[in-house]
Amino acid sequence: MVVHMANGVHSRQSKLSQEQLAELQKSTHFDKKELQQWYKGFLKDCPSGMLTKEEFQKIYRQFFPFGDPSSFADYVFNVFDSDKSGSIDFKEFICALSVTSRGKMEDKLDWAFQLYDIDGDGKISYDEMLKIVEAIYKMVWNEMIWCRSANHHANIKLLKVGSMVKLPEDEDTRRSASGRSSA
Ligand SMILES: [Ca+2]
Repeated sequence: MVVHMANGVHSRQSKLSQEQLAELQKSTHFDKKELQQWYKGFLKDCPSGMLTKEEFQKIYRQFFPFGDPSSFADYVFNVFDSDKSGSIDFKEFICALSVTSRGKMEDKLDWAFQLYDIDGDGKISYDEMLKIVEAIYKMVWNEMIWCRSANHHANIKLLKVGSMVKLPEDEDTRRSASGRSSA
């Protein structure tokens, strides 16, 4: 049971240690109980403790069974994999989740910017924008057709695409937006 905290959580331990919890609590918006729950879920889907690109695509395919989410999943994977090691460990996973679900508006925008800035040069080119839009289109198009014919929920499905797919519901945006508008 080896734990490499310097580079994140790499072990197969069934629970996070107090030390790991304290570190993750500092770098995320989750409390200890939530962190343990997410860790348990992460290990269930990913017993090795390291999520590969293929596994990540598989998760997306569960949510978009009628489309082809592989390209979009790859782009999202690259943002999650912040140390560019080719796999996502629990720390990378939970940090990305924290930003996209509970982060400040600025942090969410930074995160989204990284998604579009595929080559990481600090700018979003026309080609990069096109690649992401194409990837989203490939992922949802059949899904939309299916939804429209099945239950007229196409618009709802479309709205969900913007929220990075099945991450937990955005908890903070509405609050911060209303705070801002009243200022
Ligand atoms: Ca990594």
